[in-house]
Amino acid sequence: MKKKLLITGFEPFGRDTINPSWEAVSRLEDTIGDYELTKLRLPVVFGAAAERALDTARELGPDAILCVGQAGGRSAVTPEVVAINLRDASMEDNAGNRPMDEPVVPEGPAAYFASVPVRKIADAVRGKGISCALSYSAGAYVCNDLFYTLRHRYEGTKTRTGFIHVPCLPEQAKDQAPCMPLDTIVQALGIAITAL
Ligand code: PCA
Repeated sequence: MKKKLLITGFEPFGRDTINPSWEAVSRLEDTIGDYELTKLRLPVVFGAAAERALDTARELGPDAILCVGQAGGRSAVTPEVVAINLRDASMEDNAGNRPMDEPVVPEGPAAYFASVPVRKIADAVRGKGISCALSYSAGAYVCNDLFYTLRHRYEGTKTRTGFIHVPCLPEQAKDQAPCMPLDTIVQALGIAITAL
């Protein structure tokens, strides 16, 4: 029997009208390696993104949860090593919230490490010639909020949880800003899933 993977991407936010994370997640095959995928598009809203993911995970009972988000300015696919207990938004989210200096979970620990094998994922993606590097900060915006909340919920359980930031698409990147073609991002996520 296949294992269950919940994989999430985000809606567009800020000035963008497209988000490479959902564009890539929605194009993945429904079955990859040992996993049967359930794909979920999340709002870029503090708290609400994680609630939506938790609701789906409660029904699904996934073996692993992999969240994907856009990281403007990065040229590589970046598995995130750590989630921190901080909301510190440099811009409003899609509901107009701009929390600053707040915890994601009051009384929660300062940080959690990813519980998916980040080094193995990065090596596998790089091994196929795709630019990929570990990242030690998922920021303090909605992506980190989602990642921290899920790690907190699934700490001590068998459900492994990780987050991968992906570069912008060529059509989003102005003035030679870093970007990666959609097909390459889709391929990288497929490799990451087989390395879970
Ligand atoms: N990237 C943002 C939120 C949604 C997304 O795709 C982030 O890095 O927090």
